[in-house]
Amino acid sequence: MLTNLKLDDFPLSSPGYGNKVTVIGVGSAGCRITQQLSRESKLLEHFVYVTCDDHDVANVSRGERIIVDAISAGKESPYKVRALAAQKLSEVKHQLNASRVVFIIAGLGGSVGSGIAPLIAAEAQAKGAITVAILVMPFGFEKPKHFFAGGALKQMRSYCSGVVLIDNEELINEKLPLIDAFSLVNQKIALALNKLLGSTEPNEFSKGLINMVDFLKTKSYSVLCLADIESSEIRCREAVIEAVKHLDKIVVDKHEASRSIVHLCADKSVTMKEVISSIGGLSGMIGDGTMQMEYGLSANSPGQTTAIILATGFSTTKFDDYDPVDRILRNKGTNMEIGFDSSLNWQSLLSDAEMS
Ligand SMILES: Nc1nc2c(ncn2[C@@H]2O[C@H](COP(=O)(O)OP(=O)(O)OP(=O)(O)O)[C@@H](O)[C@H]2O)c(=O)[nH]1
Ligand SMILES: [Mg+2]
Repeated sequence: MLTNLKLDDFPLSSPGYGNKVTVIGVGSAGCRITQQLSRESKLLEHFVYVTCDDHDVANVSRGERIIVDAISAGKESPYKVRALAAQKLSEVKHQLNASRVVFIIAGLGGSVGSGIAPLIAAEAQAKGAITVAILVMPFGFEKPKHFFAGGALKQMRSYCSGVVLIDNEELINEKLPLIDAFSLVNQKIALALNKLLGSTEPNEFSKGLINMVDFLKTKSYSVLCLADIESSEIRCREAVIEAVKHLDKIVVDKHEASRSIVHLCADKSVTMKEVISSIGGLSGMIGDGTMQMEYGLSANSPGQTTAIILATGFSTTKFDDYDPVDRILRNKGTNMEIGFDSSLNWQSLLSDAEMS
């Protein structure tokens, strides 16, 4: 009966952010995560997908697709793909019109995400949008991808107002077939972003978009970690401890954390005491005792407790070492920015890289 209907029954009729907030997925991983986010979010409305491979966007039902043609030229390196993407720049700029906040989601290390994400970030920055990168970093074993990932990460840091790092290694279930494992990781990432960006479900509250963007506007790294525990009992504290273990493996010094947002998803019987003990415990595990902490809660998850932690303030992460040349330059006290400095002695650097 019509009188029983609530606004929540019509997700697309509730007010969202329109074109003010643009989410751009780049490359295979970026498109898949963005697509998952578009399925989950009722507030985000403007989704754009940029890639070279049609199959990355074959199942996209909501949003704009921009395909960079690499069929003849190939896509063996990010530099090559970036040059090809120049032809599509006007389409990208058009999609960025009117955007106040731009989220760029990409997996780094392949040729598409590493090649095109920095290009889009530079455009979004030039248009004056607050640009936030959400970057999935390659696995430790994907050694050949580390160099490109490290270089692209450095570029993203220079163009973006904030960079959120996600370590596939910490989220993936190694026992599942890879396709299912990626799909599960993408669901976790989309869930985490959706919960942090704004609540629309009954029985939940969160810090929301403005707080999250404000939180991320920092020159230091932000890191997103998540842990879930399947159990009929509510286990917020354990979920937080598990999520911090992931953080521990990504950041070099977890005491650098200056701010954090914790979002808990649990059964609706979760008590204030449970929330206080798990969130209070966090300040003993990360930060230097002065860390600012905020929290959100979704009480809609029977049988599972999830802790999502977004922490910021880190000067270094394990991914800084992914770019070996940069590492050597750091050790030599040289600061190499995005361009290549012709005065550097590359041969000596490369021999150092081989030895390290
Ligand atoms: N979380 C997640 N990570 C993925 C997925 N697919 C690939 N990755 C990881 O993301 C990194 C970049 O991979 P892709 O996104 O496939 O690369 P690409 O940008 O499309 O570039 P090409 O490989 O040249 O097509 C790799 O290190 C993968 O480990 C995915 O669906 N989800
Ligand atoms: Mg790809």
